[in-house]
Amino acid sequence: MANQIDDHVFRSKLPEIPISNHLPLHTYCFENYSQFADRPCLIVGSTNKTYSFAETHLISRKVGAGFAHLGLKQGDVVMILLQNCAEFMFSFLGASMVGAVTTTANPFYTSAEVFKQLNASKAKIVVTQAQYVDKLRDCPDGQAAKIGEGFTVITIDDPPENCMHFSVVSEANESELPEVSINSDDPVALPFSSGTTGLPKGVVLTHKSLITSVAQQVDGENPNLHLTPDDVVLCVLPLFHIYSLNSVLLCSLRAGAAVLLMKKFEIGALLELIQRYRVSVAAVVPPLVLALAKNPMVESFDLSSIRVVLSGAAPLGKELEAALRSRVPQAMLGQGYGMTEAGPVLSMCLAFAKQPFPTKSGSCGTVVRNAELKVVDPETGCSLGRNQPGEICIRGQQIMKGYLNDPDATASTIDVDGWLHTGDIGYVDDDEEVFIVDRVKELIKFKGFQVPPAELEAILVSHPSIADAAVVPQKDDVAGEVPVAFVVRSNGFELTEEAVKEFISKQVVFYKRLHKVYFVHAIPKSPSGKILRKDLRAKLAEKTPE
Ligand code: 4UU
Repeated sequence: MANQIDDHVFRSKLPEIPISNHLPLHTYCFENYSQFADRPCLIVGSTNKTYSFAETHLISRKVGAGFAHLGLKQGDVVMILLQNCAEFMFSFLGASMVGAVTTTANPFYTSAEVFKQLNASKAKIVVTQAQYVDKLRDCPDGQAAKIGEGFTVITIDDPPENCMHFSVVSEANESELPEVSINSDDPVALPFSSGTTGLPKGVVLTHKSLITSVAQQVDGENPNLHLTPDDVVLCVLPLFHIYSLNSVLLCSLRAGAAVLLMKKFEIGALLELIQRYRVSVAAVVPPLVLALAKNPMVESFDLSSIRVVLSGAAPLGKELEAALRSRVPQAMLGQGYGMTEAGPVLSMCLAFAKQPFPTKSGSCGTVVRNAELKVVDPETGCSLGRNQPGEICIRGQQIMKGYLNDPDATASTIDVDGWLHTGDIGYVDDDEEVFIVDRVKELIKFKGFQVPPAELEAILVSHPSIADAAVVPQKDDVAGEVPVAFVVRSNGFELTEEAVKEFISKQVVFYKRLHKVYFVHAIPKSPSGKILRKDLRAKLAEKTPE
C-alpha cells in the first residue's frame, strides 16, 4: 500500500476510450472498412499497383485459406522475410485470420541470423523473395530443419527449387478459410528484440496488445494520431520492425488511410513518390529526417502535401528538427517513442491529435491514452515526480505478454505489478511531455536498428585469438550510435583490428558491424562478472580508450 501512495503516475491528456480489444486483430483492423471499401489501401511505389481495402481484405482471406491448405494450424508461426511489399500485408493478415503468428525478420540478415530466429520461433512457413532463399538452405550448424522438411518456403517472385510461388496461397478459395476461435490473449506477432539485456528474444504480442496499441493511437473522438481515408501514409521504414508494422500499416488499415509502400530508402525515388501521391503523413527515423533536411534534391520537389512528420526509434536532435521545419513549414513535426516489448508505442506527439495540443521541440510526446507511465529512480526503485529523470516504466493492455519461452527475461522486464521497465532514462515535464535523456540498457541503436552487444560479444569470444570482449555504443553524427569493441587478445596471439572487424562483418547484417576495435588487457567487470559498460562508455567519452 505504502508503495502505491507515493507512486507518481502520468497519464494522457486525452480521456480514456473504450477499446474493442476482445476482437481478433484482423477483425478489428477491418471493422470499419465497408465505409472505404473501394478506396486505396495499399499503393506499391515501384509498380504503381494499387489494392483497395476490399481487395486487400479478399486477398488476405485467400492467403489465410492457402496457408491452412499447406497445413498451417492455429498457433503455428509464419516467418515473413521480405522488404516492404503488398504480400507482406496479405501474409500478416492471412496468418492472423487462421489464428497463426507472424515473426518478422530482416531480409538482409545473414543465414546464421535468419536461422537463429527460424529455430527459436519454429516457423512452419517462410514467405520471402527468391534472392533470399539461399540464406534458408544451409543452416550454419547443420542442425536445423531443411526447406521442404521442417518448413515450407513461399516466394513472391519466381520460386527456386523446392519453393512455391505466392499464387499458391493468394489464389486459394477464401470460402475455405477455416473457422477458428481466437482468444484475445493469443499471440499474433512475434518480433525479435534484445530488450534491456542479452540476445534477441521473441516478443509475444497478442491480439489484445496490438489492438490496444493501435486504438491508443488512432481511435476515439479525438485520436492521438489523426488519420483519415484522405491520408496517404508513407511506408518506407521496414515493416519487419514494429514501428512501421504498427504505427504505419495497422493504424492506416484501421483508419482507412492509404499506405504507400517503398522497398528501400532512396532519396530521389522517395521525393518523387511523395510528390506523385501527395503523401500527407510521413513516418521516419532521424537519419531520414537528416536526408530530408539536408539533401539539395529536396528543393526541386513539391512536398506541400505533407501535414505530419512522425519521427521515432532513436533520439531526434532539436537542430535537425528545426532544419526539417524550414523544408516543410506547413507540417506538424513530432516524435513517437516506442519499444517492441511495449506493444510498441509509449508516447506520441499530441500535435498529431484531431484537436491538437501545443508541443515542445525535443519531446517524445505524451503517454498514450488507456495507459500509465511512471519514472523510477534506478537506485531506490521509488517513482519520481515531474522533471526528475529516471527509468521510464509503462503499464497497460498494450504491452507484450512476455518473451517467448523465457520466463526469467520476462520477469526481469515486467515486474509483479505489471510495469514494463524500458531501460530508458527520461522525465515528464509540467505539460505531460516525455523527454528521453539516456539509455541504461545495453542496446545500441544504429539508425534506429537494434544492435545487441551480447550477440557481438558471443561471436567475438568464439574467435580462437580472443580471450574476452565487450561491445558498447559510440556516438555518431549520422547513425546516432555505432558499435565499437574492446577486445582482450589470447596470450601470444597476433590479431589486428581489421581481422576482428572482418570476422564480425562476415557473420552479421551490415548495421551490426564494428566501427572500431580497442585492444585492452582486461574488460572491467563487477564482482558478479557483469561487464561494466558504463566504465567503457566513459572511457570512450574521454577519447582515451586504450
Ligand atoms: C529516443 O524503436 C522502437 C520503436 C519505435 C517506435 C514505434 C512506434 C517509434 C514510434 C512509433 O510510433 O523499438 P525498438 O524495440 O527497436 O527500440 C526501442 C528503443 C527504446 O527503448 C529507446 O531506447 O529505441 C529507443 N527509442 C527512442 N529513443 C525509441 N523511440 C525513441 C525516441 N527517442 N523517439
